[in-house]
Amino acid sequence: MIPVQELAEYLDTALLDGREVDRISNRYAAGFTLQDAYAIQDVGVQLRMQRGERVVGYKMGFTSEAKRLQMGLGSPIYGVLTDRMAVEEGSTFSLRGTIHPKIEPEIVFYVGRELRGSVSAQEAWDACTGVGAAMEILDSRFVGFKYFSLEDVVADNASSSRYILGRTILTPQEVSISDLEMVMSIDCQPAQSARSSAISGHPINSLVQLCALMHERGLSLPTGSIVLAGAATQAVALEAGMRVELAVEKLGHLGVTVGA
Ligand code: OOG
Ligand code: MG
Repeated sequence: MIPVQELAEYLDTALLDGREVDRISNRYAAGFTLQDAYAIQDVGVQLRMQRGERVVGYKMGFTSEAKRLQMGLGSPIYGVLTDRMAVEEGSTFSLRGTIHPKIEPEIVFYVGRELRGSVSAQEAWDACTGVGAAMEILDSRFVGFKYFSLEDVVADNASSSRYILGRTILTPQEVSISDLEMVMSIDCQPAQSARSSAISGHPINSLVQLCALMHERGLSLPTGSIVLAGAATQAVALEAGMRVELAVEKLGHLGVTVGA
C-alpha cells in the first residue's frame, strides 16, 4: 500500500521549503500506480486549500512531442491550478522559494460551462468563453528535475508552480487556434518556437483529453475553470534578470521579468 497522506505531506513540505526531494518511485518502485499518484495530488491540493488557496483550473502536461521528448515521458497527464499560483502579466517574478524553475509557452482556455464525461472537440470548443496565450512556470519538487516517472510527476501536481495569463482573451467565434505561430523569447532573442498544432494536434484536444482523464476518476470539469493546454515547446530554465516574452499569433503577447 502506498501511504498517500504521508507522500502528499512529503511533497508539500518540499514545496513549502523550496527543497528538492528524492522521487517517490525510488522508494516504491512496485505497485505505485497512476491512481495512487492522482490520490497523492488530490491530498496535496487539499493541503493547499487548507492554507486558503482556491482551485481555479487545471493544466495538461506532455501534450506535445517536444515536451514528451524533453522529459522522456509518454502520455498526457493533468495537474491543478490555484489562485495563488497566478503571476501577473508584465510583473517581476521572484525566484525566491523555487528550486529549479523553468518556463514554457501555453494556450489557455476559459471554460464557461461544466464538461462531464466524453466530450467532442466541438463540444469542448463551444463550452469555452475565451482563449488566450499563457506561460507556465514549472518547478519539480524532485532532485534535478529529471529521471522521474509519470507517477512521480502526477503526484507532484505535474511539476506546476505558477502561471501567467495574457491579457488578450478572444472568443471561439473570433479566432481559430489550430495553427498559430508561438514564439517565446528570452531577453528579446527567440528561444523556443512552435505552431499551436504541436499541442495535441490541435490545442482543443488537450481540453477533450482533460475531460476524459477527469471522467476516469469520476470527476467533471467545473464551470469557470481555466485550462492550460500543455506546452508547445520544451521548457527553458529561468535565471535571475531574464525577461521572458511569449507572442502568439492573433492571441497577442505577454511577458514576465525574473527578479532575484
Ligand atoms: C511536467 C509538466 C509538463 C507541459 O506543459 O507539458 C507540462 C514536467 O515537464 O515536469 O506542464
Ligand atoms: Mg505546462
